Amino acid sequence: MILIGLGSNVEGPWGNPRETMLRALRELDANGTELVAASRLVETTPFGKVNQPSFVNAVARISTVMPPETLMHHLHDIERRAGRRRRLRWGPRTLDLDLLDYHGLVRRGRLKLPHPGIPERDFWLTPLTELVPRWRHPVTRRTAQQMRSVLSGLSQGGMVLQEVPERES
Ligand code: PH2
Ligand code: MG
Ligand code: MG
Repeated sequence: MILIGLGSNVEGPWGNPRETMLRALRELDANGTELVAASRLVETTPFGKVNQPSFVNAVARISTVMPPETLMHHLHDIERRAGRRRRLRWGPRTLDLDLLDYHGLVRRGRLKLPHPGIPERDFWLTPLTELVPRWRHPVTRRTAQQMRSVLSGLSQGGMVLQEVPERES
């Protein structure tokens, strides 16, 4: 299956983040791609760079015969039409379309698959759990739900839970 992560946290020519996301889902059902199913839209706190508006996120399952590079160009074209300009890493964006999984393909290089950020991003893991509960990460074979448990375990704070070995003096 092909999975796309969607995100928006600033207004653009397609409207506010929610409207932009709904339009983006329609765009994923046109011009050579077909929308198979989409998660709900979720409001999420910014990850990475925290000092920015909250995001609206979702995950979509699509089908297409486009190979991965062509699909990426196609996604970038949708982003451009949604008003995406600046490319500040982790910064605010009118629309972000990330290719999360392409039929389980594993590859390094410029277009990395699966998307390396999946295991640490609850804003994808939660919609993934809803949309494709049986899907597994192509490398670790973990479900999105399992990755979420790992994440919440980490956020308990390794410092608190970590056992400190007694020192011999
Ligand atoms: N995207 C980022 C950086 N941080 N935080 C949330 N909550 N949602 C995102 O989609 C997101 C983010 C970089 O693409
Ligand atoms: Mg992104
Ligand atoms: Mg992106």
